[in-house]
Amino acid sequence: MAGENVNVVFKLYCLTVMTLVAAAYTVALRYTRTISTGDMYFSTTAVCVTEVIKLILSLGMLSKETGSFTRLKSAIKEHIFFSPKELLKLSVPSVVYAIQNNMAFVALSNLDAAVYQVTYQLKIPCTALCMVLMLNRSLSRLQWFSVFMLCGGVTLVQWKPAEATKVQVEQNPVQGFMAIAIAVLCSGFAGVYFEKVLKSSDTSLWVRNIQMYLSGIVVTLIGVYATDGESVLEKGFFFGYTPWVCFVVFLASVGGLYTSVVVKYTDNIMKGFSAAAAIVLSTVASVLLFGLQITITFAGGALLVCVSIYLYGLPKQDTSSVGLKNMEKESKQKLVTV
Ligand code: NCC
Repeated sequence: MAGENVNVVFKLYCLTVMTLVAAAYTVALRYTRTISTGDMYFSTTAVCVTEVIKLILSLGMLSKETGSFTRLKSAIKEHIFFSPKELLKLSVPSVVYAIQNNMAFVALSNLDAAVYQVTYQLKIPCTALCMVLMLNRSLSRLQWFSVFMLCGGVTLVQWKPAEATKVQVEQNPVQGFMAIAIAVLCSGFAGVYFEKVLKSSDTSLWVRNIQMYLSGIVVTLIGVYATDGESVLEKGFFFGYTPWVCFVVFLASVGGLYTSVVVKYTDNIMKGFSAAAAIVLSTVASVLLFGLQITITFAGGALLVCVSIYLYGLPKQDTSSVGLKNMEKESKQKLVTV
C-alpha cells in the first residue's frame, strides 16, 4: 500500500516536472530563435547534442539500475552489441522524433510561443487515433468526445494574446503551421510506437532509451550534415551557443527523459490528460502563491479540462454499432437456448 502511494506521488512528480519543463522549453527556444541577440546557432546541432546528453544520462540511470559495472557491461553487450534487430526497431521512433524535434525549431522560429502551444494540442486526438490503430485500444464515443473536449480545454487554458516583444528575424507563419502539422503527426506516431515496444517486453526503459538515442545521434548528425553541413564546417559545431542555447538543450534533454518515464508508468493518452491537469494546477498554484489573475478563457478552459478528465475516466459503456450488434447476437442466442 505504502509502495502504491509512493508510486502515485512519483507519477505526479514526473508529470508535473515534464509539463513545467515543456512550458519553459517552448518559451526559451522561442527566445533563442527570435529575440536573443548575437550570432544564430544551428538548430540541427542543438537537436543532436540533446540526443548525446540523453544517451549519457540514460547510461548513468542504467548503471544505477544494474548496480555494478560488470552487470552494466553485460547489459550493454547483450542489448546493444548483440541486438542489431532491436536497434533497428528503435531507429524508427528515433528518426520520427528527430524530424519532430527539428520541426519544433522551425515552428518556433516562425510562430509565437502561445500560438505554437495552442496549435500543438492537436497532438492529443492524433495520439488517441494512433493508440487505436497501433495498439488495438478501443475508445468509447464518450472517451473520443472527452479527448476533443480536452484538446479544446487546453487550447483555452493556454490562450494568451500574441507577444508584444519585437522579434529580430523574419517570420513565415505558413512554414510555422506546416512544421506544427508534421510535429503533431510525428509526436502521435513515435510516442505510441515507443510505448508499444517498451511494453511488449521486460527490457528496461533505460536500455530502450539507449537503443533509441544511439540511432538518434546518427540520424540527427545526418540532419546537421544535410542542412547546415557547409556552414558548420566553416563556423564550427557550437557556433552561436550562448548560455540560453545551453539552457534550451538542457531542458530538451531533461524533458525527453521525463517523457519516457511518464510513458512507462502511464500511457500516451494519460500523458496528454495529466499534462493538461498539471497546467491547470500549476496556474491555480500561481494564483494562490503569487496572486496571478485568472482570465475568463483560463477559467472556461480549466472547466473543460476537468470535465473531460472526469468523462474519460467513466466506466466504458459500449454503445458503438459493433457493441449493439454483439448485444443483439447474445440476446438471440439466449432465446435459442431457452
Ligand atoms: O511532443 P511530445 O512531448 O510527445 O514529444 C516527446 C519528446 O520526448 C522525447 N523522448 C520521447 C521518448 C523517449 N523515450 N525519449 C525522449 O527523449 C522526444 O525526443 C521528444 O522530444 C508533450 O507531450 O507535449 C511533450 O512535448 C515536448 C515538447 O514540448 C514538444 O515536443 C514541443 O517541441 C516536451 N519536451 C520537452 O519539454 C523537451 C515533452 O516533455 C512533452
